[in-house]
Amino acid sequence: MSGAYERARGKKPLGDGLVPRLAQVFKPTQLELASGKRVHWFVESAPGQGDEVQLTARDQPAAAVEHTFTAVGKHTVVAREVGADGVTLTGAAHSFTANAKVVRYDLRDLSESDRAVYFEALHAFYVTSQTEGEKLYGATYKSIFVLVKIHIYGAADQSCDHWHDDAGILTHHVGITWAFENSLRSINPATAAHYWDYSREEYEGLEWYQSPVFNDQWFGTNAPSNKDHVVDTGRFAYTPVMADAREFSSITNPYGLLRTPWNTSPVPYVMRNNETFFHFADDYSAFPSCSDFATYLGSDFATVSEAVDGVLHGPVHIMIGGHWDSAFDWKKLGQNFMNSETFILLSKVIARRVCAPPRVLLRRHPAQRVHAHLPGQHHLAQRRRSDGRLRARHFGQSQRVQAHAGL
Ligand SMILES: [Cu+2]
Repeated sequence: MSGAYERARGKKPLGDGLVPRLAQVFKPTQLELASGKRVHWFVESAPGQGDEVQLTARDQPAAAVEHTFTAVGKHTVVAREVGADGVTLTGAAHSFTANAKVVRYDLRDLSESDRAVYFEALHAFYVTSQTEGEKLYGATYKSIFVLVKIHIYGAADQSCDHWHDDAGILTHHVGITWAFENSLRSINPATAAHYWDYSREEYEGLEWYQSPVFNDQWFGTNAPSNKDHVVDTGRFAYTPVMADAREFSSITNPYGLLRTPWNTSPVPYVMRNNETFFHFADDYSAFPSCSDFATYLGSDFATVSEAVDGVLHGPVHIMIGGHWDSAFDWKKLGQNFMNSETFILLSKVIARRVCAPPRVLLRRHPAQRVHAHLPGQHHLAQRRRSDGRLRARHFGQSQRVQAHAGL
């Protein structure tokens, strides 16, 4: 069994053979016998169906046929030998199981057309609401806002971050990626949650900023030039962040945007920057590499979890998410009293334990200052305005926190 991608790689099997006879759904798979015999081919119409749909014409046995599996699961395939007339079945049969699965590739390994299908579905996912999406694509559809809310509930829970900084990272992110993939496939079943293997830039001798992912037709620039660093060019220009989200989500940022509370930007679009506290790429010179990953092969689960939480993916967030509008270089300051690994989590620690951002801010435009109060010491008084919105009235002895994080 082989698909076009495997044949292009010298028939190296999908998944390096870990799943025997793996076929990619919604892509033609070539079926052939090692003996090269011309046979009649039969497949189950759907997993567990027990029927046999004949793929070859009655009098045209074939050494190879193409079949496209359209359902995930195990399909029985039968090749029946024929007599000299090409019609009469001799009774000799070869049967095997094809494992049809959704297959993810590095974006660079996709054909132009498969990459276009992926990005078109991804863009639709980013701009289609839950209500509209269910109408268009069915009940499996989950909008980006629904998935972002799930992620925020896990990550920004007041007690702790259940999704990051510990063993929860693997299970939660595998789960939400699967929900995301099902949503994408409700838009177009021929696509998948394809990925960016960011260790390949260094392996291929590219500077990190030369990665093709920053192409406008892919994910776009890592440094939008406008002052708010809103992604304003390419396919994802002005991708919205949900505004007025307080009814939709019990956790929002102080401006009611569907962001973590410690991301205090009022700008309702996806933003990105390659500077963190004035440092280009936070002083990293490359994304985590193959050798970084190899360091952890064979380590215990606790060590792997910590690495996956931190050094193996964190730099990518920081390098192209960025952190700006800071009054001063916190990083320089931080280096004096703590190591940089701890410093990375500082905004989350501050927001939970020291200096929570206010629940409500009224300003609709990029803030010069964000005031925060100290839990337990200062109370954020609120009163209702005539339009019914809660209004922050008093910030106590507020701290000045001037930072917008793209994270
Ligand atoms: Cu996450």
